[in-house]
Amino acid sequence: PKVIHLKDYQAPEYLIDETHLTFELYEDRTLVHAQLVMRRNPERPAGKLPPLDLHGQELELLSIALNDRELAAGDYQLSEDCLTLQPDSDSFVIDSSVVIHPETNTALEGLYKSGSMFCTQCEAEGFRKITYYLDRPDVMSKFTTTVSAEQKAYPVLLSNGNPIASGSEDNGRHWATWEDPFKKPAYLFALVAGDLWAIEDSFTTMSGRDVALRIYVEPENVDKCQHAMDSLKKSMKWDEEAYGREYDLDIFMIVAVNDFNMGAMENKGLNIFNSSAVLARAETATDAAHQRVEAIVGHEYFHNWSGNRVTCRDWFQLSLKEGFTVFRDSQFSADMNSATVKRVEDVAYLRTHQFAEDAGPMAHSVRPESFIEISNFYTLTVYEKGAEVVRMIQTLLGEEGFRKGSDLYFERHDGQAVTVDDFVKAMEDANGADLTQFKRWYSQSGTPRLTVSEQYDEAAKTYSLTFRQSCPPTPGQPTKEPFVIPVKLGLLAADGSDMPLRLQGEPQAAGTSRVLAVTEAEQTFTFVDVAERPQPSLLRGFSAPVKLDYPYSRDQLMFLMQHDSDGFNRWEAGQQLSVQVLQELIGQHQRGEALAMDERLISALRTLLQNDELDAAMVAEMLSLPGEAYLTEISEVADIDAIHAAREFARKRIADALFEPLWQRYQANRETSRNTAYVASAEHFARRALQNIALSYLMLSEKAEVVAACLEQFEQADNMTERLTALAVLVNSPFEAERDKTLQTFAEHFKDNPLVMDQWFSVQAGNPLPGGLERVQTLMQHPAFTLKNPNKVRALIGAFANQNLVNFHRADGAGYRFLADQVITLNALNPQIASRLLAPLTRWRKYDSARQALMKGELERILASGELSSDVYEVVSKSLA
Ligand code: BAL
Ligand code: ZN
Repeated sequence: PKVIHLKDYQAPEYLIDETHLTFELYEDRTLVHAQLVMRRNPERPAGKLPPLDLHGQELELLSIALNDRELAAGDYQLSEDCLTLQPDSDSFVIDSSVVIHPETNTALEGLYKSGSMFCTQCEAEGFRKITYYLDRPDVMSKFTTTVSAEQKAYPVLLSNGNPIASGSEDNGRHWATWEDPFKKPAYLFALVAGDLWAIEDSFTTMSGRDVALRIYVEPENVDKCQHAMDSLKKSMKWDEEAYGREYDLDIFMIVAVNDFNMGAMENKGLNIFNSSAVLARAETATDAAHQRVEAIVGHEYFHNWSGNRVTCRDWFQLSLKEGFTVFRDSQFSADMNSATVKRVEDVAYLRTHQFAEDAGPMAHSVRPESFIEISNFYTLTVYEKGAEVVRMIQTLLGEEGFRKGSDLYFERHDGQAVTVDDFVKAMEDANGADLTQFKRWYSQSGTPRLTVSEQYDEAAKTYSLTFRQSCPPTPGQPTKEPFVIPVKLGLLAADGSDMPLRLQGEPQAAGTSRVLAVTEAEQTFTFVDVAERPQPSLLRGFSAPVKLDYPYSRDQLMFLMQHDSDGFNRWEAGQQLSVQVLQELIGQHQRGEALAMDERLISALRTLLQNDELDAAMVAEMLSLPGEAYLTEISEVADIDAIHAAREFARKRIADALFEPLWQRYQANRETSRNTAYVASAEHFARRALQNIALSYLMLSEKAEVVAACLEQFEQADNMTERLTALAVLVNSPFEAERDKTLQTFAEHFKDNPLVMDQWFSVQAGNPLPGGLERVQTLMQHPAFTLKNPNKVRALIGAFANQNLVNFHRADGAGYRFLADQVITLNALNPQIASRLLAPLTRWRKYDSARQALMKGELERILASGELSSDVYEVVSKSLA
């Protein structure tokens, strides 16, 4: 397979000013006619007309004409992914007709069928499976699209932009024409045809224009759209207020589809969503699912500016739109809910999963240098680390400076396909800043380590912090230059208050929390007028995506947990305390010693539970021990069995020692839940989160009154958040009869709701009790399971391999063999999903030599299994390199 390099980028030889598409949808084929109004790109060198290479894959060509002249076979060349012809003038029109087969398209890329509905997914390179085209994001065109289909089966016919005409034919078919007035690349094209119902609303924009809002779903789901609609209206308002961005078309549509590779897609005016990212109501979706819907609706809506109006020049620039838009959606979620909780969740996710990617064989920079298959680069690095990079720009420039930069970026580049450099340049120009060195965050991969040491001079009242940064080698990058690392910090006095911060050379103190930019490999900052030896609170709010190394004692961490004025760092102190305690237990387990836990962790958690003033959501977060995947990530060699044993031991100790306060908190919150109708808002999320984590600890006591309470919650709760937690804790418990009964009752009740059944699969896939693999294999035979639906694959196989670490990593390698078998099957069905599912096997270097050999053996077996998609080939071959 061919490797594509950023350094080889060239602007297109030809442009497409207008694209006129006609789709005739039938059950056994679809006819696509495309008329492309083209011209030579004036920015390319003049002279002899170069050949025109149109992308196309899996297309059956019926005819092709140049300026109305039908071309004969000898007039053009066809290969597996390209049609080449020779234009004879600077401006010309190409007409092509092709046949495609959405009805057998299981890759879910291009035009395909999800159930009875036709839909599309074109990003990144799916449009070439629809028609011959310049399928690259720097070719932007105005589209008109006519769709025709049988009226009864497909009463709703949608595409991008505004509807301009429609009609019926005598033969039971009908048609509709849509016109999108905004130029766009082909990856933003969308088409939907189906028997759909819509909920409708409207939004009046800041300039007073009315926009019709519609969410289309299959009829049985029409009662699950209100939360998404509310989220959409909040997003539209938020983007006006936070970024000055107004919506531009007269209509905005979302369509929910069941079979979808990603979460959702920002097609212009016609977002297509995985139904899991749209449908939410109390009875069927958890609080987390409600928050995910709000975040994804926001994310896709925000793309209308950061992605659509201003798009990417090439796919190496993917983070230009994705990193920025994830940052925007994180700000939105922070504003709609608890900002600290949102930050805690994002950082925990980043450190567990993106840091692991950075340390693995697929490590790449936020702007990658090369790829074989672009679908493999929709990664945590491009998205989540990309968002951290944008966040750091905001931290360095300040909120106002950042807004000036984003205003300039949107104004300067509206209607263009641009680069990460253009984004940074707008930030620089609007602020008179120099971000040259900062841009290494876009080009260097790997997670930097920041080691900090301190020195207090009691006589001089000075306090110095010395920062040393380094970054481990990553594939293709053996050495790294220093990054610009914004370190937000404060210094705490013995009474817990923040001390004023005055750096040497400054006339006066400037605040009590400030940002230092560490730019050198080693750099010292000295504070003056420091009346007493302070406790440093470093990297407040996780101001940079680095591994911080500072030798905090457990007593210092307990002090910061109680006193730090930065909410994020209070949580972080608790996490680091837990990490230290758990690592001690892991060591004891490995040495075959009896486990004995540092009781200071218990007393810190007791203090938290006793304080009714604290935000319940933060108490819940602080009660959550670092996950097994995070403990794996921070291990030199991950000993899964020891990690699991240590963590379970700690959970049981906490549960025993804090039974009374947990039981009290549980009962009080459950009582409130019983007496309050479900509300999807931060305050209620917080209460239920605390109630549920309390229940998960309490069940470890195996006391009869707790089991009874759990069953009561399962049976009586009016919402999925409480019901699913009750089910999960029963599934993970030794109470077999109760477990089997609740699982059965749940499946009976929700058998017709695929999204709820996904949760039922996941709860069982994550159960760490012995026999996990066999349970998953049995569940694959369940009538609700199918490998053809990505949500099902993620819910069962993905949850098993990523969350059930003790079972997946069983010593005999059966978990690895199972995953490899699924990857081989899925490679032929859906390469994108196959490639994603592989990720746990690529991390083989983390484990002991016996497991390494088993995991590598499975990767080699996949490589030798036959014809591999470029998606799977790239990940497997890089993992074995
Ligand atoms: N553009 C692909 C889906 C998303 O990130 O919104
Ligand atoms: Zn996105």
